[in-house]
Amino acid sequence: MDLERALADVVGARHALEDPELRASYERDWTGRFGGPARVVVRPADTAEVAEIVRLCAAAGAAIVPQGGNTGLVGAGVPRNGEVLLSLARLDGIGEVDAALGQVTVGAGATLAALQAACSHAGQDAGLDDAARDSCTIGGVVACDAGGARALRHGTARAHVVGLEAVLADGSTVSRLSGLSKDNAGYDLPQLLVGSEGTLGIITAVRWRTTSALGARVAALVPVASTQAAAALLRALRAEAPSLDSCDFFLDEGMQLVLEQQRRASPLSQRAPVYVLAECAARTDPTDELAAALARAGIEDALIADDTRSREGLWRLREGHTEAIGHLGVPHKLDVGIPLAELGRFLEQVPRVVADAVDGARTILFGHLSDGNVHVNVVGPDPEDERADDAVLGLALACGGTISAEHGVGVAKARWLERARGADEVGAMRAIKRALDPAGLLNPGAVLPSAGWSVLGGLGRRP
Ligand code: 2HG
Ligand code: ZN
Repeated sequence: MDLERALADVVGARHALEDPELRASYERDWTGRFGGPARVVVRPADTAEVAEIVRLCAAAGAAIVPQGGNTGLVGAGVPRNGEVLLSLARLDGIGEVDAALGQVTVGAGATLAALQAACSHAGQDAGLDDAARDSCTIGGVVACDAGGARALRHGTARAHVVGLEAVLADGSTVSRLSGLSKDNAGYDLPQLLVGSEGTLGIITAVRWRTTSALGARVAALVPVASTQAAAALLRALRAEAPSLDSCDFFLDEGMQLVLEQQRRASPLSQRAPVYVLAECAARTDPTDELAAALARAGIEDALIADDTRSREGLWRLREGHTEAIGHLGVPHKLDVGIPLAELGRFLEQVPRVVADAVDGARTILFGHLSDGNVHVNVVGPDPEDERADDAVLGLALACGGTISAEHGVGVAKARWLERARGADEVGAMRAIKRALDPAGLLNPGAVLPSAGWSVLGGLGRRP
């Protein structure tokens, strides 16, 4: 029996998609930059079906790309070259939130928004948020160790993983969902899988750590004169406002683009080179604490939003960047992390190094100030032209930063991994990969570059 038939027998014909039209939405990523044909798209219902699919693929020597909500931005969740695309979307159950323990078991295919709603219903908070919340799924969030705006206070996805369940490359299942917060018997395989982007195992469920919900929130949009001033403001807020929950930034160019796309007027009376969006959360109203911290930082002009509607309105200015930029063309997304002390230099130099690398390229900058996490978006260069990517990643490393802060390495940055981590560390990573996936069937070409592949492989073509 051929593999496609055998897979359809496992998941049912309705969930084994061979028709190119039905496969299409699984085969291209959100940016439009990455993707290629899948051999077949399979949509298992549970962990047992995932394990059976992996066993069949392993026996046939067929590569597998796992996919969650397909909101990843580095090409890690889309097929490149005729792999089996394994969608986790149907594993979307959410167990009861244990508010006393602060934990919940979540299926890999549950969206972040669904987890947030379940937590909030139980007086808890998922502790993680990002703009793709309605589509991104917990399996993907954990597989790329997503961060988002609230990592400042609550850590990245890694900090929320008490345990997980995953199917390994030979079809065996590792299950650590008991929720014991102290359990150090043996190697911590769940944490090894966090951020492994589907290359070491397929995450099917996560035991997620929640936090107590803090009902009182206030946000401030602060126009400042420079990125140096923004960094100084962050320092002041961290020192003076213990309730600080997130602190993002964007520049005037992005602000104007978003305002135009969203057909709205700026809520501020004046334009500024840089805008800081800070939010505080506490049990009791943190408005006075935030206002006092801003005053001590010498800020005279800030827009305070103390109700949900106006707070969300401010966040739409920041979160609307991704979509607004998407309207300009296929973006090159370089999600980098820069030490705070170098942030000013990086932000000042990056548009110039991009323009020097590619004539006419346009650079839009925004991100999570609190983590030095800059989302460098470049529009103009062809999708397969990597000169701007190289210029940005090179500058990030020269500033002592990282090539990937929260989106992952994927196929987009795999060939930069050794420059970022060094040969010894990448050698150790390869040894782990060989031990867990000796035939290289799980997400080949993502994170660790396969010999002879470049980002063009991510576009479904051999270089
Ligand atoms: C965000 O912070 C996401 O909104 C997406 O990480 C960033 O579009 C991007 O570059
Ligand atoms: Zn982000």
